[in-house]
Amino acid sequence: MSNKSTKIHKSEPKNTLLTDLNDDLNRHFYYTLGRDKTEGSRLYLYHALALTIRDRLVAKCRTTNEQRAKQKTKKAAYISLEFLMGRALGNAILNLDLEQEVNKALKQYSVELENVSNAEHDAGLGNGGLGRLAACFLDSCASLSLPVVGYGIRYEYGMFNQSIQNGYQIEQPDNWLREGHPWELSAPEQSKRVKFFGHVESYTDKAGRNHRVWVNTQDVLAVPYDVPIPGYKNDVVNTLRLWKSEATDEFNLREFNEGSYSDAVAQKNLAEQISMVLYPNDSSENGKELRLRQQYFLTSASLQDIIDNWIAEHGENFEEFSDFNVFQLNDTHPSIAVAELMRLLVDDHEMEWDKAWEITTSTMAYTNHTLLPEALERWSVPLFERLLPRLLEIIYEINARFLGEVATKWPGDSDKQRELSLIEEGDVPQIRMAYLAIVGSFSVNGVAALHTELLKSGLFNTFYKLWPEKFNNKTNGVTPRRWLAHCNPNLKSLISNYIGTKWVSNFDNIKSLRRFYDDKEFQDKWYAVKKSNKEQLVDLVKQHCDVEFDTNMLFDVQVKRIHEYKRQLLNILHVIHLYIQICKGNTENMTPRCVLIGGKAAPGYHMAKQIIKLINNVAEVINKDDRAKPYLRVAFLPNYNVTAMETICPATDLSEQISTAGKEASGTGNMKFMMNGAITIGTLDGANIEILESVGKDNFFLFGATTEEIHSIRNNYDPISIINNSENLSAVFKLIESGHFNLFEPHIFDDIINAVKCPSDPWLTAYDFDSYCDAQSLVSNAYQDKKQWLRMSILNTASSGKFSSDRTIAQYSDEIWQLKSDAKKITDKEKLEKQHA
Ligand code: HTE
Repeated sequence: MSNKSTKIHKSEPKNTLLTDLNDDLNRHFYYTLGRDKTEGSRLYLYHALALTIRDRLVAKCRTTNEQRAKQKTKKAAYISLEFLMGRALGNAILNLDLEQEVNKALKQYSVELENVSNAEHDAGLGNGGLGRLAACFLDSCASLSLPVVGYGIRYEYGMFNQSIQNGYQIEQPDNWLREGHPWELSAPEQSKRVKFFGHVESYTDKAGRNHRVWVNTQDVLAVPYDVPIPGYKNDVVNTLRLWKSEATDEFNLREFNEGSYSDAVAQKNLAEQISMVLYPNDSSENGKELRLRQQYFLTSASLQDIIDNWIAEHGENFEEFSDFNVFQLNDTHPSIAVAELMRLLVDDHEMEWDKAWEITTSTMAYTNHTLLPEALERWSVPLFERLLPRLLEIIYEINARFLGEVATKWPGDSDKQRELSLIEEGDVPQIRMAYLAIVGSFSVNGVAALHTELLKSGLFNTFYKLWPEKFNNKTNGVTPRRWLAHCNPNLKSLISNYIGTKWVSNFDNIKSLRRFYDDKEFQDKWYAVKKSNKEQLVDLVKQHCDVEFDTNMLFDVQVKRIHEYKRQLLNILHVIHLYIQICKGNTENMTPRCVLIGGKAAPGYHMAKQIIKLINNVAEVINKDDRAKPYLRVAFLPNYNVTAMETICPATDLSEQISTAGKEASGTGNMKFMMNGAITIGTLDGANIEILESVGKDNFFLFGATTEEIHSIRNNYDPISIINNSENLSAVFKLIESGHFNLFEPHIFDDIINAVKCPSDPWLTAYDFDSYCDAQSLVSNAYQDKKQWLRMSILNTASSGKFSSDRTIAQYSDEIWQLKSDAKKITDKEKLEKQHA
């Protein structure tokens, strides 16, 4: 699995030794796992099937690595604290095109593939969009035959499991490895040592060169676990390398020899803590020391791995290193890479500073994922000094040289020095990690057109003036394999029956669906697929929420992390508005709706947790009111995750993308819904803007203040008078304030009420309410014209071509990484050979 070029020994098994899939499945079931038919539980079958498929992945991974070693290709490393992979089995079967064989093999066990698949636990090593994007990117890199390795942390505990008790979120640990993780292969012989603590000494060598040495460190071992990433029907298998932290042997021995056995064991715990748990906050930092340790642990181990591979092939000659390596930093979380690569080159490989800096700044590329100030990472200098003393020195040196450049550009301007310094002054000075990432990278990108423009004109404006050429946009995308072909098999078949199957690997082709948007027969089939997908979601909601949804009603869905800027609150205020109309008997012409909301709140985010409670209480009141039943049903789905989305997005009619303009960098759920034929109700925010451009304003429900308007509204925002002037909003507030949704729990929603009424409410919920309700009544009207709705739905799928992560990754590859895909290289080579012939 390693990407090291290993020579193949004559006696090594050839791929041809993999026999019939059926035989392999039985062998793994009866021998590897030692089971017999009476123990044909779906868990053992899942494991046997996963091992069977892993064998095939390992074989393809080996040939992928052999070919690349021969061709000497440039490689990219995608370094990320999060990879939200979800389940692997169904995706691997799709990408390896094994569905028929697998179904045949499972017959003898009398189980359905779906049943076996359900035994797999999600790999929830991420919070939300940022982590899922990394997972979609890996699928696209492999499918485009690009040599890209993912580097992350093998957390023992991924994203917590959420349950709801009395309407409140309860968090439970996600012990996802308990039943084993059959996809991974460990490579302990390739472990790396990562240093912490200690201090720095200096000495001068015989040649008069000064050296800094980081000594007396407490080292932690990083042990790699490799997960195979199959490309779609192209025989390529890439690698995701996840590091687990372990205590070093001598670490324990030293303590043990001093007679303090329990201290030794305690130290072991300290080392193993590093990869123990994923921090569950999305779009906000928490500043814990352990988090910084995770960041350095991942970064140092990954860079060492790449350098070790380089040296194995090229020796200590780094002349061409940047021609063959590029690093993509997924937000600032791994941005210590800038200083760590300098340390490895200057201290460990004795390179001159300037040469090392040239290599660093031509290999590092940084992606920013948010403008929210609370997510901008800063680490205190004293913490850094204690934990990573040598890295602090290097950051100071980078800063000194950088501020020299600033002084040349803006002579005598000490404000500019303070503004741009990597170190923020104050009681406790802080290191600005985004600035470190920008200074150390040759590329800085945002994740949607609007977001990148806001980075250039706002947050990073002065850096943009300094280095305009570094800044570029890469609008996000999602993989059409998982998010259409795998999760919506009926729509996959329907589409393929009309336009062929090429769209799965070349998603641009989806636009040929446009031809059929008005075709009655196609529409009827489209409708039937949506209906049967809705039945699946009805079952899920019944099982997990005990609420009855009805497939004849409009399915209105908002699933994503709970955050004030995403405005789940605006959604529930609209639900209350509908409920009031029902109570008043204004139901003539009302379109019946099922509203589904799901998402996790960070455990320390009070407001987000209050919003969950409000949603649940509102749902409870509405669902048990018989007057509402024909028109409105509301459910909060607990434990929203990747696997849940695979049932949700194929069944959704209306996709809620209602963030305050300028706050959602991109969004990616919006793209999954669109691909599956949902219509968006949304603000001009993030990638919504590009979705609107692609599908046209007649097929999108637009509302709300624009980013520019928001700036001027804020100056004299008066939500109380907005509420008083809006008949609908004041009725909604009256009902909430009357305690109608919390009769036995007085005042629990006061914080929410006050937040909306506060003139400094950053999310402008009251401001957008009427506009949102207007858009929602357009939705209701449109849904009643079934034919029209079907046209819009088909056009959404047909216009979603741009939002394939294949397009995004092709742009990263061409415009940032400058990789050549293996496939391209082969055709280039063929061309050359033809020319020579
Ligand atoms: C954006 C979302 C975007 C997604 O990245 C997000 N950024 C974070 N989480 C996201 O989902 C983020 C998490 C922790 C720290 C900093 C940012 O909010 C992928 O689609 O709009 O680019």
